Amino acid sequence: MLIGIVGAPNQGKSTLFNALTLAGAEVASHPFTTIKPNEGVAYFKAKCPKDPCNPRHGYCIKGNRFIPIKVLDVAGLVPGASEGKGLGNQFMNDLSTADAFIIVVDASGRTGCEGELMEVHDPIETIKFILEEIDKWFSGVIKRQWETVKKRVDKKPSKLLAEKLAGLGIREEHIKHAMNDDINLFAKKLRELSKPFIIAANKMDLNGSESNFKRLKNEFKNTIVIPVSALVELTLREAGDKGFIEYVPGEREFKPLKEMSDQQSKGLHYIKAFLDGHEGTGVQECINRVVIELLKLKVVYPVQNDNKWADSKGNVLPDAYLLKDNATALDLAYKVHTEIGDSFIRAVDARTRKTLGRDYALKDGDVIRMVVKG
Ligand SMILES: Nc1nc2c(ncn2[C@@H]2O[C@H](COP(=O)(O)OP(=O)(O)OP(=O)(O)O)[C@@H](O)[C@H]2O)c(=O)[nH]1
Ligand SMILES: [Mg+2]
Repeated sequence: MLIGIVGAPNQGKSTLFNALTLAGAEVASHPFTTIKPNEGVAYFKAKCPKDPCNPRHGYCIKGNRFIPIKVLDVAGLVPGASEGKGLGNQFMNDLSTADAFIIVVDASGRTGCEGELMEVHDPIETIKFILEEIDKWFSGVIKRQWETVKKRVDKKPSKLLAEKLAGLGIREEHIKHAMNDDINLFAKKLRELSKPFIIAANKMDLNGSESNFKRLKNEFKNTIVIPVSALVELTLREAGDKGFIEYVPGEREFKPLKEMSDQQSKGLHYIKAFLDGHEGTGVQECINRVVIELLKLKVVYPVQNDNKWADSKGNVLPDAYLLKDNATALDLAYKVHTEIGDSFIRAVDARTRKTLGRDYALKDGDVIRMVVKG
């Protein structure tokens, strides 16, 4: 699974990426800072079924299990990118394998569609052009493939359909005409299905962002719009990483641990004021809502010992897998290892000790032991 971070230049994509991964991607207050994509690991936050535990990947703090998921930060997209403007849409191919997008926009209205600094700009306009450019990229790819598919069938598909629909007075030119319009609609539908997105209304720590956030929510009613301050989250995560504060990503509070300089204290004061007025920085919420609401994944913990919920070495809940909504016990077995899948006999629910068949539909938070041949 891969989450793509998309948007116009200078909106805070790399800052969000750094806040999620602490990977140190380059950030600057001018457009096109990012050219090559940055790939890193973010974490989905789940309630851990057993505290303490010993994760092999990710980590667990205070009963919060952080499960890895890949994220990709790419170059900024400008209007006309599909015709080659800015860095063109070459880099969009980097996003081909993404399963969902986080579209980042400067909700304070201080950044224009090309990443230029402005006094007043409407972020709704930015989101609209981003979606248009993504759709143009998609229909470009689909049209090219459609041409090759057409060449492969013995008879032109439009001719074939015209013959079948002749009874309705439909001629081949009607079909060609409709197809031309429809391929754009078809591409749009495919984009909606294969690249669902949320909007990260970023820079919420700046004046003016609150009203734009409300407008964004109102304009994109069927889309999840999250108020975010990537900069506040990055500062908290870095301060936490250096041991200055105790901070659990996604929480509204942090605890100072060390003496700090005046400047550091001032910075934390600014952050506290922001957190007091918000539900958190919104950064963790972006990942969690993409995972749950767009990708519809659930967390399952395979174990070898259903008494201790541990592996053979006594590590408690060593693995956590993010699996598709319809995943079965057998799917989990194959995910753990092909051999386990091939030799799967049955599974056991470690909570209830009930035997589960291969087709058992896994539930979020399940702790499962698999029984295999041999
Ligand atoms: N106040 C505030 N500034 C932010 C926030 N997020 C990012 N910035 C600033 O916005 C500027 C652009 O940030 P980047 O993360 O480089 O933006 P980008 O979208 O990756 O830009 P490109 O790579 O050029 O497309 C930097 O000066 C950041 O410090 C935020 O939440 N609040
Ligand atoms: Mg960047």
